[in-house]
Amino acid sequence: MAKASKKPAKRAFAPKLPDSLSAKRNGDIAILRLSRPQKRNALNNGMILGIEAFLQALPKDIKAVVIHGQGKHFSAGLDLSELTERNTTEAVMHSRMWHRVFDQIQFGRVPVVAVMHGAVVGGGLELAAACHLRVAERSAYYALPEGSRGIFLGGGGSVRLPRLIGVSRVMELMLTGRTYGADEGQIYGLSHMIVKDGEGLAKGMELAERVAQNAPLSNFAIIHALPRIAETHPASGLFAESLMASVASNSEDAKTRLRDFLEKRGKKVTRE
Ligand code: 1HE
Repeated sequence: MAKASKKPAKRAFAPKLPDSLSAKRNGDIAILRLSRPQKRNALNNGMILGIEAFLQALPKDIKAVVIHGQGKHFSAGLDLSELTERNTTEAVMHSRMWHRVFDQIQFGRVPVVAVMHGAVVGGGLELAAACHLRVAERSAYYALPEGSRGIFLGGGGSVRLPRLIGVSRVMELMLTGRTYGADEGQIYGLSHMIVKDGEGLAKGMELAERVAQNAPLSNFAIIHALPRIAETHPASGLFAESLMASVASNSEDAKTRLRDFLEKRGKKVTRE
């Protein structure tokens, strides 16, 4: 008789999502797809709240997330058809809702990889900016057309985008309505790498799988501590870094991994 596996069965993963989103898991990786191609994955309230529901339903054994878009575009940004009805207070609360959800991406439990293709525009770029790694397909192009629509960033873009590409570049995109293609986006820092059209999801999965092999506590420190330490006064930052370093290196995981390396079982750092 076959021995019963001691490994716990992977928990089912079926968050309650609107039709405009779909989620699945592949091993340790959860994949969220923006599935509203008929509206170019324009982000309406249901989708933003659906992203939150997806994140909150992530099983504990998921180690990384990949977000990508169905159809020809990653996302056309905020669903402009929902914008007209809000008064000033409602508009503030709407923006704060986006902040709450995108904060859960940036400061959640696991690293998130965005796979960008076609239009990565307005709120779509804000969504990608909240992710930790960004893969661009050749077709990707970036724009912040808020100025031409008479609105402003509202999904955290004025905080996150200047940290990626600088205030001056964000200002250029917003004032002129210029688009950056994949190459410019890569040079300025919007993407970490460019791949051929159609290869983004595979590359995103490959990165997520690599990320998933890191020690969970190290990943947690990288996504939570690093951006905060980087913003702090250097003296406080160095002190915070030493505390984080101490917590991480005293974990059982670190001890095992360090022993593995010293006893020639760990992987070497090699250049691919
Ligand atoms: C939309 C949206 C949208 C498309 N809200 N419905 N974002 C923008 O200003 C970008 C606006 N969209 C576009 O410039 C183009 O749609 C695309 C370049 C992205 C794609 O072009 P294309 O030719 O493939 O598609 P399309 O024919 O323009 O659009 C197809 C449908 O999607 C059409 O609806 P239909 O019912 O007539 O078929 C469009 O109206 C619809 N659609 N984009 C609503 N964004 C938190 S603050 C963030 C602020 C922002 O994000 S501002 C940027 C808004």
